[in-house]
Amino acid sequence: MISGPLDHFRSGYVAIVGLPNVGKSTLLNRLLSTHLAAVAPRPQTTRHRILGILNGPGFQAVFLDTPGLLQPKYALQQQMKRQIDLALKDADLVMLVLDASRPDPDRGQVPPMLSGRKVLAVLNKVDLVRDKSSLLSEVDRLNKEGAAEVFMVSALRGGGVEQLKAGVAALLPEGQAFYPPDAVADRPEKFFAAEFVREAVFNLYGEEIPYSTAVVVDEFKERPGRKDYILVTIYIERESQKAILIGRGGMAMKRAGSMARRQIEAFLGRPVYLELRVKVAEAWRNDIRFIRENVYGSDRPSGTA
Ligand SMILES: Nc1nc2c(ncn2[C@@H]2O[C@H](COP(=O)(O)OP(=O)(O)OP(=O)(O)O)[C@@H](O)[C@H]2O)c(=O)[nH]1
Ligand SMILES: [Mg+2]
Repeated sequence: MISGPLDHFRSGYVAIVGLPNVGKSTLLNRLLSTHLAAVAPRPQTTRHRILGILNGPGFQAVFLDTPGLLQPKYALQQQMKRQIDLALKDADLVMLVLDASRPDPDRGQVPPMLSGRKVLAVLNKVDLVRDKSSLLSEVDRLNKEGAAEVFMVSALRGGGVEQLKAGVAALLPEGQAFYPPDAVADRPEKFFAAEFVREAVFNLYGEEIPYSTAVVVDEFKERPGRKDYILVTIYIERESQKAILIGRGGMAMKRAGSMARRQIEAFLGRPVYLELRVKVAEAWRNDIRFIRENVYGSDRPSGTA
């Protein structure tokens, strides 16, 4: 374990990768002590690489949360995979997150795609594991596979996260900060507003609805003396999903709207007026043009945003 001040300033990009639902976004939020990335109990919540900056004593770590690793089956998933590739391209260090609470024969293994990379392995969700000694063989295996360090954490509760930060800092290359010390993220407020609406949908609806949902902010107006006005379109893939999304008497939509509004307000630190509307974009998950324009529309063509 490395502790104490670092000799030289260190800085670098850290890609957070791992299977869907292992707690990557929860960990990003915990590392930054901010609710930046959408979190949900279901897999494939994250669709973008989401940059979050941690400034610590003598270091700046620029984390890139990514979608879960999977074999793409449709155009949206192909683009999600691309986000992982782009994050890895920029990364000085890879934080491989594994779910310590789930029996998985491959869990203790570093994926071949990460060979040759500096990998820091994180066994997450240890709060769910009664017998922590049962994890030691995996720690061993990860070390043998070439992980530079292995940490056990609970992203949800915070256990082990301070040690993890120190571990990250020590593995970063020497160098100047990339961002000013007060920066936390690099995306516009509009992006996070859309993500919090999607997060509400992922948390409140079942079955196919979350996966058929794309969220676009059509208007984001600051109004002097009044609440900000945010107009959002929620796209779904079929007419029949519209009724489910809206719910009887609009109740389901109302619930999603107030959940999203509370998150947006907490993030912005000011009250907003959030208006939601629903539109059908037939089978958009396989429509690359729709995906480029509406899901990744705010992404820069290259770079780290
Ligand atoms: N008990 C427990 N649950 C956790 C922990 N970390 C994350 N979770 C839960 O695991 C679920 C998935 O968390 P996410 O952070 O969305 O996982 P992810 O890896 O970003 O998932 P994708 O974006 O879908 O790939 C959520 O219900 C979290 O609350 C943890 O340390 N302990
Ligand atoms: Mg995620």
